[in-house]
Amino acid sequence: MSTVCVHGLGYIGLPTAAMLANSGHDVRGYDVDSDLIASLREGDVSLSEPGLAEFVGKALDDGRLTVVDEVVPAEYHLVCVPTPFDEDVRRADLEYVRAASRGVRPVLREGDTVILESTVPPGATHSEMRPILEESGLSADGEFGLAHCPETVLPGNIIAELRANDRIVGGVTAEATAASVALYESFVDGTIRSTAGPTTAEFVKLIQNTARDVNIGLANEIARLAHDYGIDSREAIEMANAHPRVDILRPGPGVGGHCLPIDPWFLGEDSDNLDLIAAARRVNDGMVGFVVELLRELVPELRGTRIAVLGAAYKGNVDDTRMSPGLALARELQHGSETIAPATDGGVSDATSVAVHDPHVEDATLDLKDLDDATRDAHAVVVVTDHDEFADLDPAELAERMAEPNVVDATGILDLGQWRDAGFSVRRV
Ligand code: SAJ
Repeated sequence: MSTVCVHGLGYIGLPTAAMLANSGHDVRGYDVDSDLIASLREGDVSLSEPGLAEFVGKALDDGRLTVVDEVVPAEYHLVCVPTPFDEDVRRADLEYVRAASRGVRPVLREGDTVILESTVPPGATHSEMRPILEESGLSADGEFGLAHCPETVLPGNIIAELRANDRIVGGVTAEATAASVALYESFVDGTIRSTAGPTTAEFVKLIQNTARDVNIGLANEIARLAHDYGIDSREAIEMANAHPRVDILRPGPGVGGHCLPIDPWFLGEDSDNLDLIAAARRVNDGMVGFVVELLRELVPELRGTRIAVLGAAYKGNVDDTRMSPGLALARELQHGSETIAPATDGGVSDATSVAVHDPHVEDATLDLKDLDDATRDAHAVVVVTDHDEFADLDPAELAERMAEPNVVDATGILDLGQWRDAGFSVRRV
C-alpha cells in the first residue's frame, strides 16, 4: 500500500481519493478551496452523485482519507484539477494544471510518481507539467515518474465506473508507466493498457469523447432530416439499429456537460484537421435552435407567452448545469438570438417569459421555479433533460394549470400518447 496525495477534490478527485483510501492506501486529499476542505472535514459531501457521500464518509471515518490544506509529500501525486475551456480562443486553460504542478514541485522526492488525470490537449503533460516539476532539480527521465492516466467515469455512475472501466496509462518512462499501473491495479477491475507515452494517452481520451460527440451529432442531424420528411426519428433510429452493424445514438436538445462539447476543440488545438468533428459540434450546438423551431410550430408567436423549460442539468438525474442545453434554450427564448428576434430594438428583450424548473439542481444564481410555478399559465412546456421525474409527469394535471396544452419533448422520455390523450399538441426531437 502506498501514500497518495490527490490534488483537486471535485467530481473526479474526491471519489478517486475515497476509492484509493477504501482500497487500503494512505490518502491525503488537497484542494485550494478552503470552504470545501472545511466542509469535507465535517464529513459534508455536497456533490450530488449516487453513493458518493457514504463512500467518502467511510474513507474519512476509517482515517485512511484525510483532507489537507497544504500539499504533502507522497509516493504518488494524482492531479485531478479542472481544465476549463476558453471559449473565445477555443483552447484549454491549463492554469490549474500548472498551479498543481507548482504545488507538487517543493515536496517532490526521487522515486515519487506524478499522474495527471485531468483531460488536456495532446502534449500537455510534456509541455506544461514536466518543465515545472523538473524545476525541483529532479528529471522525469528517471528520477521521478510522470504519467497521464485520463479519467473515464460517467457522472451519475462514478463509483462503479472507477472500478469497472478500462484505463489507459502513458508514462514518460517505462518505469513511470509501471509505477502508475501498479497504483490503478489496486482498485481497477477493467483492463489497464499502457501507451508509448503521455501524449497517446491524452489523445485516446479526447478521441473517446469526440467519437461520442460526433455520433450524437449524427443522431441529431438524422432527427432534423426526419422532421423534414415528417418521419418519427426515434422510431426510424430504433429500426435502423436492428441492423447488426448500426448503432445510432439518441437525438436530443444538444450536448452539454464539461466533456463532450469541449474535448473536440482540445483535440484540434494544434492541428488544422478538424473538419467532420467541427461540423458535428455545429450540429450539436444548433439543436437548441431546432427545439425553438419545434416550439414555434406549436406557439408561432412567442412574444408575450410563458414557456416552462423543464431541465437545467445537462443530462438526466445529475445536478450539473455546465453547458446545459436547457439553460441555453432559456437564454435564447428570453433574450432573443439568431433564431428569435428580440422584441425591442434595445437588444435584450422581454420577448418571452421563461421559467426553468429542475428537481435535481439547487443553484441560487439560476432563479429556478418549482413545477407548479413554472407551468402555471404556460403556453408550452419544453422537456430538455431526461430526469426520471419528468417521465412521471401527469399531463392531465399540467393541462389544467397551463394557458395552452403544448409540449415539446427534446429528450424522448415522455409517453406522448398519454400527453395527446390529455389534450396536448406535441412535438418531439
Ligand atoms: N447525449 C445525447 N444523446 C446520447 C447520449 C448523450 O444527446 O445518445 C447528451 C447528454 O444528454 C449530455 C451529453 O450528451 O448532454 C453528454 O452526456 P454523456 O452521458 O454522453 O457523457 P458525459 O459528458 O456525462 O461523460 C462523458 C463520458 N464519455 C464517454 O462516454 C465517451 C464519460 O465516460 C467521461 O468520463 C466523461 O465524458 C469525461 O469526464 O470526460
